[in-house]
Amino acid sequence: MATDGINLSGYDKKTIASGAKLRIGIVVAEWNSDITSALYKGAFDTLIDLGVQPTNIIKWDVPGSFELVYGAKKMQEQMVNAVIAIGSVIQGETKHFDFVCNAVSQGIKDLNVNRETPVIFCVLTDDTKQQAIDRSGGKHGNKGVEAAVAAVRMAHLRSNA
Ligand code: DLZ
Repeated sequence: MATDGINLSGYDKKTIASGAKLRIGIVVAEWNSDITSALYKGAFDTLIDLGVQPTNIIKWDVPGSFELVYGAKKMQEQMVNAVIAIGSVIQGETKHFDFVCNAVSQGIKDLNVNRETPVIFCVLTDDTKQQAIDRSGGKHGNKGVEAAVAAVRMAHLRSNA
């Protein structure tokens, strides 16, 4: 998935149904909080731009990306139309990176397969901090923006399907 020089976060508001009646849950990991707070801001601002009421955006914090699965599962039970899971995992010297990335991606996939409320994967899995900066409001855009667009689209797909 080569993204060199590409800002992936543009969207055409005209093509996205309004979020005015939606309630969206956002679960945010505290690890690498400079990155996850920038992702959260991108998601929040985009939800507002798409018509979601600020009071209908529910934010919970969890310690790290590993805890996003449990946080997202409990958030699914809060009468929300979609959930966004936000994290940033950065490669270190050990295999911890692989275990956390596998657990959170498989866990969120399982929530999508087994339960009704869609969960959007907004977890950066980068080799370096710079790569994370580039994707949380830097030269490659902000994955939080893309996650918010995905959440609104999936919430509508859920209610129309
Ligand atoms: C322990 C750990 C490490 C080493 N790295 C990260 C990371 O880069 N990003 C992240 O979100 N969390 C990390 N964690 C914490 C784990 O996700 C988890 O919070 C702990 O293992 C406790 O279950």
